[in-house]
Amino acid sequence: MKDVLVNFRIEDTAKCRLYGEGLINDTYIVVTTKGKYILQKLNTNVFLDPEAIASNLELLYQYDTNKLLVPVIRSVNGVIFHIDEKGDYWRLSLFIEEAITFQKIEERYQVDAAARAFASFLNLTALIPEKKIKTVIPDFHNGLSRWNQFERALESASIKRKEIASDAIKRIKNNKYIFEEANELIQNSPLLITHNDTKINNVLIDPLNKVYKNVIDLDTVMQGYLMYDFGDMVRTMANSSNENEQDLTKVYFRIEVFEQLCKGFSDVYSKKLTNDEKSSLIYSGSYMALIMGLRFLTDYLNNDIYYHTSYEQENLNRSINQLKFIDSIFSSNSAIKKLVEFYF
Ligand code: ADP
Ligand code: GN1
Ligand code: MG
Repeated sequence: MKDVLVNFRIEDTAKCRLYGEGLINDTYIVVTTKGKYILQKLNTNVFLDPEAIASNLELLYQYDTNKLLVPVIRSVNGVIFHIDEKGDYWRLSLFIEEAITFQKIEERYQVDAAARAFASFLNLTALIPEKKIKTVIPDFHNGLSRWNQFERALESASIKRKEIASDAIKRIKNNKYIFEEANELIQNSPLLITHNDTKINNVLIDPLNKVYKNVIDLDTVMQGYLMYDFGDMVRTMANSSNENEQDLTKVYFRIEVFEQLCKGFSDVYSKKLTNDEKSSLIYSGSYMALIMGLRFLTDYLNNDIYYHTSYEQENLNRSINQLKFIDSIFSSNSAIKKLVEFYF
């Protein structure tokens, strides 16, 4: 790691340790006599085209006049990623001291702060010409394409894993209609540049002043629809627990958090929504929970090759957690509809 840090002009007495709860990249905190930093090794099994990410990041920083993003520290060659001799991609940014990430919403101000942060992010990307942004992972939130990946995983999965997951497989199949219902609304909505990973732990919040500080985890920024970003906020904020919770009695949809999210987001988001875009928000929470439930289950069937896991059935349990959340949204559908009508 010291060899890597030299390329960012970081002293060789620096101390590093693993940090955070991200599921994709390897994140380390680096402590030196001059300050703290976040060092990340990009997961190149997931991100096959790191140069596309670098190009998107350059654009984002160029347009970030309000300092919504965490300052990046360039390598001695003046670029964002340092490539080591093994071909691994590393980047360094400042460690933000006065703000933290939450794994779930515990207090009202956190929803408000996160909703405002991601709305500000979309206001920023609205200024970027859409053609300049590169596609990092094609069909990332495309339900039908994720469905095909799931069916391929079903064909190659071990009998044992298929048997253990049989109930989840059945329940996922029963929810496929959510994709079918949302599909037309999505197709008729304007294509934006979206964050695509607006989960609660991808925003740094200042707990003292109760406001957001920065939006982080920009690797998946690319073309997308408003419902993707709004939906992942619903999925991770309106859930009374987080996606790793195994006690399902603790996993349910919270309408009061949903309302706070609508309020905070609509206060800041500056674009007027089209009718279809507005309707798509009604389904967005279930849609994104189904996408994640499906992706976690697919990864379980594929023997956990994509997400970080810490025990054998973690991906299956994450999928079951998302299924429980979808069931719990169902009974609030008419309240959700009214709130979307009111705030947007
Ligand atoms: P991943 O793609 O693996 O989710 P993230 O970029 O989200 O990686 O980083 C993982 C975690 O590290 C975040 O959830 C956050 O807690 C912490 N983190 C990331 N960047 C910073 C930063 N600049 N300052 C403080 N904490 C950070
Ligand atoms: C991954 O990187 P992280 O942990 O913020 C994933 C998201 C999922 C999320 C589920 C590139 O996000 O799509 O929503 O896990 N990122 C990628 O927690 O696949
Ligand atoms: Mg993250």
